[in-house]
Amino acid sequence: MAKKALLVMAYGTPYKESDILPYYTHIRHGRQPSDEALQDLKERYEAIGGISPLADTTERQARALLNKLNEQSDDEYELFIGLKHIHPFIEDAVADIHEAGIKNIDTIVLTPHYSAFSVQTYNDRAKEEADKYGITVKSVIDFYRDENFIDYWVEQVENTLNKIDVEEHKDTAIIVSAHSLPEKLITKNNDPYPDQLKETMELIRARVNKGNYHVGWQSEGNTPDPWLGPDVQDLTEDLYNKYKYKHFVYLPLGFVCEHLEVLYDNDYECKVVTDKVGATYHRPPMPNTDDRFIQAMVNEILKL
Ligand code: FEC
Repeated sequence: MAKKALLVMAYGTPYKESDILPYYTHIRHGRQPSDEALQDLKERYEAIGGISPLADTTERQARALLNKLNEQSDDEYELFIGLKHIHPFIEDAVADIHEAGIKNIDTIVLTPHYSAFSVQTYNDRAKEEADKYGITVKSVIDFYRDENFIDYWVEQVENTLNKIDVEEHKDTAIIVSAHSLPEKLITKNNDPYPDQLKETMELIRARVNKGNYHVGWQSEGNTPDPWLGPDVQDLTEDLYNKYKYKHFVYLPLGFVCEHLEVLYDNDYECKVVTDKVGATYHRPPMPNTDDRFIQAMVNEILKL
C-alpha cells in the first residue's frame, strides 16, 4: 500500500476582519484595493454575518473526501489543504508534504469546471513547488460530468420544483451559473470553461426537463474589461421582462458550498431583483459534504 498525499485546494477566505485587506490584496496580485473597494468588501462580509462559512466547509469537505478515498483506494492517503489566497497557501501545503517525506501527491481543486484561469493556476502552483522537492504530482482537471455530481443537482431541481405548483413550472426559470471570468482571456484561449457550464446544464435538463433553463455568470470582478455574461442579476431582470417568469431557481453550481459569492451575490443581490419584479426566489442547498458530491471527486482521483 503506497503512501500518498491528498492535496485539496480551495479559494480560501478571511478568518477574521483584519485578514480582509491582505486577502483582497493577494486576490489583486499584490495591488492594494482602494479604501472604497475594501469597505465595500467588508460590508459584504458583514451582510453575511461577519465571516464566510467557507473555511470551515472546505475543511469538512476535505476530511469527508479523505475518508471516502481511503475506504475505496488501494493507497493510503494523508490529507493536506492548500489555499489560493490565504494561509495555508498551496506552497505551504506542498512544503509540509515534503517534510512528511511523501513522494506522490494527488490534487483536486474544490470547483467542478476547468479553466486555465482557475483550476490550472492552482495546479501550476502545486506542481512548481513540488518540482523543487522532486515530488510527483497528478491533478484532477474537472469533475462536473460525474453522474454523482449530476445526481446531486438533479435532486435539488426536483425538490425545488416540488415546492412550486405544477401549473407554474412553465413560468419558472432555472438559472445555472458559475463565477464569471474576463471574456478576452476565455475566448482568446479557447478555454472550455463556458462550454462545461452549458454541458452541466444540459446533463441536468436531460434528467429534469421541466421549467426553463438558462445559463448565467456571476460575481464578476471590478475591472473595466468585459466579463463573461449575462450576469445573473441582469439576466433575471431581462428574463422577467421577456417571459414574466413567476419563479427563479438559482443553481450556482460552479461553486461547491455556501460562501460569500452565493450568500451575497445570489441570496441577497439576485433576491433584490426577484423582489423588485414580484417573482419568487429559490436557491437550493449547495453540495457541501453531500455523499454524492464527495463520491464524484473520489471517482476522479481514483482515475489518476
Ligand atoms: O466566501 C468567501 O470568503 C470567498 C468566496 C470566493 C470564492 C471565489 C471563487 C472564485 N473566484 C474566481 C475568480 C475571481 C476573479 C476575481 C475574483 C475576486 C474575488 C474577490 C473576492 C472573491 N473573489 Fe473570486 N471568489 C471568492 C471571493 N475572483 C472577495 C475580490 C472582491 C470582488 O471582486 O468581489 C478578480 C480578481 C481581480 O480583481 O483581478 C478573476 C473564480 C472562482 C471559482 C473557482 C475557485 O473557487 O477557484 C474563477 C469561492
